[in-house]
Amino acid sequence: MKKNALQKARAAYQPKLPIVLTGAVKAVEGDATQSVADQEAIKQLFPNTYGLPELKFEKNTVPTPSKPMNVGVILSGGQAPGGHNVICGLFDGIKKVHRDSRLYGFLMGPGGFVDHQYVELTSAVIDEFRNTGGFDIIGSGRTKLENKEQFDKGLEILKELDIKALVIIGGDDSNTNAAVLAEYYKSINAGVQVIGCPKTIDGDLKNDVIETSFGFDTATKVYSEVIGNIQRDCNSAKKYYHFIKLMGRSASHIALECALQCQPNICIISEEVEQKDMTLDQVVGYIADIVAERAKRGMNFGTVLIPEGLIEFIPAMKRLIAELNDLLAKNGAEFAAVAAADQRQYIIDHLSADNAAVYESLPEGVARQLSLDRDPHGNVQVSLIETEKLLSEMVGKRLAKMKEEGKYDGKFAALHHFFGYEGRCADPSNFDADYCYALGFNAACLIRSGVTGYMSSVRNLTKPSVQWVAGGIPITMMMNMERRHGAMKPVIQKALVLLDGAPFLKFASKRDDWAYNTCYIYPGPIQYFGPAEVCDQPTLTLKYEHQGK
Ligand code: FBP
Repeated sequence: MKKNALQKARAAYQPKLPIVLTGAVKAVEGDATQSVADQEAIKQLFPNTYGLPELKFEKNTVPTPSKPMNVGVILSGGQAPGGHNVICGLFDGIKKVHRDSRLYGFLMGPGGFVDHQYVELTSAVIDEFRNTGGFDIIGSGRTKLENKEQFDKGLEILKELDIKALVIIGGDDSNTNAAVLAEYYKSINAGVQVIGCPKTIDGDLKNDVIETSFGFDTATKVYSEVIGNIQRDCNSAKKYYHFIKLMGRSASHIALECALQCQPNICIISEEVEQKDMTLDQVVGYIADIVAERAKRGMNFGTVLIPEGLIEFIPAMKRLIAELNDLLAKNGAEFAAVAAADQRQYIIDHLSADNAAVYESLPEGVARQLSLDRDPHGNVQVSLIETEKLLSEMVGKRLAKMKEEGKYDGKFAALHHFFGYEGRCADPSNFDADYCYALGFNAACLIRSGVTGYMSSVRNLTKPSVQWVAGGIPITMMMNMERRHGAMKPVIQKALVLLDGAPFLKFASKRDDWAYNTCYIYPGPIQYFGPAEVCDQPTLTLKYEHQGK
């Protein structure tokens, strides 16, 4: 692969490992653990892997005998910066244990494991991918690894390649599946350990013991750079409102972090909208009032951040979507036969009065999206809804009405952006490069200590990386029971934005000032080389969460 000067310099970057992982380690057991909720139910479902102790690695003065280990690795779900470094750290970790250790990568996600598609990751391959973004070293996929047939099929290839441990790099669902797989292999004495690694730009795989998922740091820095650039343009031309939708399927962590970084005029937090039981109209009113007040102060420009998952957090929209899903599942054929021009009315006539009123209030384009774009399970593909356009269109209408009533006298011209894929494969920041390498290297230590059903855990992340604490957390500890597809299932709890958490409180204490004045910050691009205060800073979310701890 041909590399430019930055890529060459970046390839040579040596991630900083926690000091504890730089020599021989021993695993020190903490107290036995229990799941965050529904202890009895989870215990019954995981008789072999429930209640295990937390592990912390400490330096070992006595070197332990070592033999080669064959390990398999899977990248699961959406891309996140740093995935390659997890694999590089894992590779270096198992090679450090024994130079004849081998690493196999399953291709295109869990599907490659089930279908026996794999590649051996040699040092020649690994060295091409050090400190790079993307998941292209082996590809990723969204096949769910959840049934016995898949587990048994996968076991065949593990046996064929003499693989004794499997590392699954994924989000909450993939790590839930890793725990189920670990339990199953343990129950049949398959002799295969399963270790998880916390990945997702969405930042919603975190809890008391996993401080952050990897990729969140880099992705939010990339988005913050471009939001900052837009804000500077906005403040120069002073004639547009920029409506910027930010990725994050469900939780609003990305939007919140970008707001803390950039200080936009408005940022909507889905979790707050839900908690306050706000209607779409109220969200529109909130934005329109700020636009009107800024106009009074002579500012007909601004920036509005919108989290991707907003629509599903608006209770009235949630109810509408649920009824639409049912209606179109039941009357799909009849609906398809209705002439396109009459479909809107058909839906209005078949919905309950409340939902019909909400549907009628939506702009045509969005209403059409809600009735047409469905996933293979028959559900609305919410991420395809152009919420940024929906909101700006509705705000425009509201302002026109306010103008008629003499409550607004300004100009409103909106531009739209969606930032998501731009950040998922960026070269990892130093934080993510170090964190991911440590997660992978630490996974090798967990394998060596013989455990299964654990997630690689690296903590103390607001401190310099050499002071990070490494160990393992039983995945069952993060679980509770939730209703999925009509049945109660054990799952890792998704972390939504906490409205009493320090990052949100900080934002809430500043947002009026940011709304009515112009306090933009222009964070600039990620820096890889230079002083630590420029290059090695964690997210503000992590900093605020750690303050006072
Ligand atoms: P993961 O949860 O698998 O990490 O993916 C997160 C995400 O990037 C979301 O932010 C986004 O909504 C979704 O993936 C997009 O999915 P796809 O890659 O299938 O388009």
